[in-house]
Amino acid sequence: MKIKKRSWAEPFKIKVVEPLKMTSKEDRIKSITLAGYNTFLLKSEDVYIDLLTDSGTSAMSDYQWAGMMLGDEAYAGSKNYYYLEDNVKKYYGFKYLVPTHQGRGAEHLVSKILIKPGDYIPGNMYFTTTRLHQELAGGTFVDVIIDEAHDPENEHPFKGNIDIKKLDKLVKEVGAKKIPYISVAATVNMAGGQPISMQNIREVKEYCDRQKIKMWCDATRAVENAYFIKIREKGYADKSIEEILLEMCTYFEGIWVSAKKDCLVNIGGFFATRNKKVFEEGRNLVVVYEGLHTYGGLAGRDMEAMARGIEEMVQLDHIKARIGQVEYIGNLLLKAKIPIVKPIGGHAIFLNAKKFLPHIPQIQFPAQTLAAEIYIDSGVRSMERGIVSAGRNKVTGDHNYPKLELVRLTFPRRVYTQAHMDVTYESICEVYDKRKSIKGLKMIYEPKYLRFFQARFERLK
Ligand code: PM9
Repeated sequence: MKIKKRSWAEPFKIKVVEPLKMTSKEDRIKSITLAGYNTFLLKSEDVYIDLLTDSGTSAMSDYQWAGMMLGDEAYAGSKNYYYLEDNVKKYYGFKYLVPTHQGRGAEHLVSKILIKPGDYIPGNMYFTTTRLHQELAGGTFVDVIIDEAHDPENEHPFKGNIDIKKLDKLVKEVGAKKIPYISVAATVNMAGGQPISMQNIREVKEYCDRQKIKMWCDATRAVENAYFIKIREKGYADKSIEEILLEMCTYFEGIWVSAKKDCLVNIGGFFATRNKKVFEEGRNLVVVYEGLHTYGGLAGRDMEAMARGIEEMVQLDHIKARIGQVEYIGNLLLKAKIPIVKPIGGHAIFLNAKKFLPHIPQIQFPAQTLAAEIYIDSGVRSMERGIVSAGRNKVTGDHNYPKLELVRLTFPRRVYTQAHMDVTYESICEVYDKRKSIKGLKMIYEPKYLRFFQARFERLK
C-alpha cells in the first residue's frame, strides 16, 4: 500500500506513569455541584483528563529531574541561579535577570517599577493577572490588538498583531508621556493562543522609537510564537527556533515570563531586561516580595530545572510535537463542524461557546456552563475564558462583556497521548449533540479579584 502522508509521534517515551481515577457520571455531577460549577474548584483527583491549564502541568524530562538533585540550596548566591542567568542570556538575550516564584510575581515587580498612577498601558489583548497588576499599580489597560483577534472565525495567521492606528489614537489622546511601555504578549492567550508576527513587532518598534515608548513583552509562550513565525512568516522557514526567539527579544527592553509554560517547569518565573536601572530596582524590590535576588521565591533545584527546561523548549522536535498535538484535536473538531477559534492556536483549543450554546445569553455564562457540561460528560476539565474571566469595569462596576466567550482546553506539555485527545474529542461531540437541552448558570458568589478562580454558580431551572 502506498502511504500518502507519513505520521509523526511524540519525540519521547514514557518512563514514569501517574494512574488516573475513573469516575461515574453520578460522581461527576456531585463533584461539579459541590464545586459551584467552577472547574477551578474541583479536586484534581476527581478529574480524568486535566486540560484546565498548561501552567505548571508539564512533564519534566529525565535531564531536568537529574538537575533537581543538583539543587544548591544556599540562601545566597546559589550556583543554579548563575546557570539560569547564563541560559536566560543565551536564549532570550537579556543581560539582567530577576527570578520570581511564578509569572505574576514578575508582573507585580515590572508593573510597580514602570507604571505611575494615571498611566495607560496599551497591549495586544488583556491577560487576567497581567492587567490586574497593571491596574493595581494605578494604570489603565487599553486593548490595541487588531480587530480580527476578536472574531473567532477570522483566519488571520497573526491574530496577535497590534493595530498601530489604535495605538496612535491612544498616543494622540493621552500623550506618549502617559504610556510607560507597550505590553506585547507572544502568543496571545485570551485570543486563542494566537501569535504576533516579527514584521508587526518590528513596525511597532519603529513607531514606539519615534514616540519614545518602551516595549516590554510577556514572553510566557514566546517559543510557541517563534514556531508560528517559522512556519507562517516569509523569510523564517530556515531559521531555528533559537534564532527566532533571540530576534524577537531584541526589540524589547525587557520581558516577563511565567516559566510554568514554555520553560517546562512546575513552578517558576522571572523578568529579564537590558535596562540596568530597571534591573537594580527589581533586584531590590524582589527582596521585599519574593525572596533574595538570587532565588526570588524558588528553591535552587527549581532554578536548575528551569535552566534545563529552557534548553529543551527551543528544540524543534519538541515544539513541533507540542503544537502538533493541539492541531491534531483541533482538526478533528473542525472536521466535525464544532465551533472553535480559528486558526488553531499554540497551547489550547478554544470552543466558541456563543456559537455552541447560542440560546444561553452571555449574562448566563455560556462558557462556564459548557466547561461544566464537558466535565459531567467525561471528566475532562477545561476552563472558562469569557465574561467571568473578563471581570468588571473598574470605573462603572458593570461586567465587562468580551466579544470572545470561550472554553479553553489547554494541553500540558509532554503529558497526554493521542488517545486522550480522541476521548476528549468524542466527549465534546457528545455534548454538542445535546446542546439544545443545556441550561445556563447564575453567579451566587463573586470574589473581588480574578473572580474566575473562585466564583460559584448555580444551575438555572
Ligand atoms: N496563565 C493560564 O492558565 C495560569 C493562570 S490564569 C488561569 O493560562 C500569561 C500569558 C499567562 C499567565 C498565566 C501569566 C501568569 C502571565 N502571562 O500563572 O503567575 O498565561 O505563573 O503567570 C495561566 P503565573
